[in-house]
Amino acid sequence: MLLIDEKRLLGALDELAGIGAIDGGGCARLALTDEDKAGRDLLVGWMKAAGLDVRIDAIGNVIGVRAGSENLAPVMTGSHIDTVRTGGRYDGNYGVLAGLEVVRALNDAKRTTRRPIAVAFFTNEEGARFQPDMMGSLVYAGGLGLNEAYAATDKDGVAVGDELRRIGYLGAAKPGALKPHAFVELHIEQGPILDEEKVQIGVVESVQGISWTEYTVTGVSNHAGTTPMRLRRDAGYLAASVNVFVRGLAHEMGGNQVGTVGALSLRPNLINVVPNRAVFTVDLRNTDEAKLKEAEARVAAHIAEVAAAERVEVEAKVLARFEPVIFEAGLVDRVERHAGALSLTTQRMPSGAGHDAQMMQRICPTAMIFVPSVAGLSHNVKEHTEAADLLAGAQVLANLMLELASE
Ligand code: HGY
Ligand code: MN
Ligand code: MN
Ligand code: MN
Repeated sequence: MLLIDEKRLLGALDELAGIGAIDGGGCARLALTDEDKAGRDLLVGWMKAAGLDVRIDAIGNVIGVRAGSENLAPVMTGSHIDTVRTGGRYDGNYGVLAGLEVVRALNDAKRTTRRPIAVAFFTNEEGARFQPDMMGSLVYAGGLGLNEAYAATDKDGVAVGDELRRIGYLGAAKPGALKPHAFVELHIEQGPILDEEKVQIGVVESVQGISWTEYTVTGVSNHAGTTPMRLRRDAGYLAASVNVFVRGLAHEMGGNQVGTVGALSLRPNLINVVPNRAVFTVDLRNTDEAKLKEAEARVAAHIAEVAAAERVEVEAKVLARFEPVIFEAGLVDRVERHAGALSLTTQRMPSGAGHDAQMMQRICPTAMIFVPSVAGLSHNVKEHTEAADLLAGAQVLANLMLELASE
């Protein structure tokens, strides 16, 4: 069996977490910022030192390829190294570094696989600065054109294309030119299920659908003291009412339905002025597409009703919309088998979070391996996974990849 070097894997995680480090032990490397560039440069250096042929594509995806004895479609693994602003040290980073560890272990063992092995990190998985999320893997899978991706801007109007150029990661390789034989992504669960059930490996069968919308509400600023409630056209009131509505809707619908108003800004944002402008986001998710559509329709109806009563204008902008994705059943079975062969406990489950794997399933058989997140915390600096679980996940990945690379 190919032995994963736990100390080397944990050391790599610590070193990468030191880039963009923030108080509490997490890291903040928003996509295409200088911190992201520094993380990218570190990974590219490690990939080259491990003898990988490193390719950077036109959307900044980085793929390191280890030659096989035959020039066949590669077995690919990977994830992302961009983070949210309150990022932990494992979200995305763990999957990329475990893939690199598989390569390093193969080098130590002086083993050549039949198929090439590829380790990738994709641009802007998080969608925290530029939308849509999973941008790099979506372009790689042919779901988004390059020009549309380049034109996406952050809240300061800075564009993806310009940032890729600025940090030196607007590469020449054509996204998706390297079509994998199979893609396996190792990731922390980011939810509480495995930790609560005391299960070691999550066998991920699907990723739930995601609906991201940004609403811009225009009302009338007015004096907080003199304006009777009946005369108010309060943009902030609509935003607050949507937040409460989304929470109630999720409880009423039950199942996997979740809803979040994550970003909210008011103008003029002063204690004694009725807000004349509110910009907020709604994130709705469900494993069932019909239910997700129902949730979207009910939120839209609520907004229309309150906007009419409050006499405010509302403009909606869809930031991302992905239907639920089912992973390739045979590959999912193999994840379960390899975990079982290591006497690890397993549980089949959907993914609540979006992942690059949900895009890669469009172009090749894809599956995911989860390891537990302590207390289900993620997108939080306290995100943690025990070393034994990190090692177990990486060992399952290695064994599955070796099997795929021999076929
Ligand atoms: O939002 C998500 O689930 C992903 O982390 N971008
Ligand atoms: Mn992630
Ligand atoms: Mn994330
Ligand atoms: Mn994610």
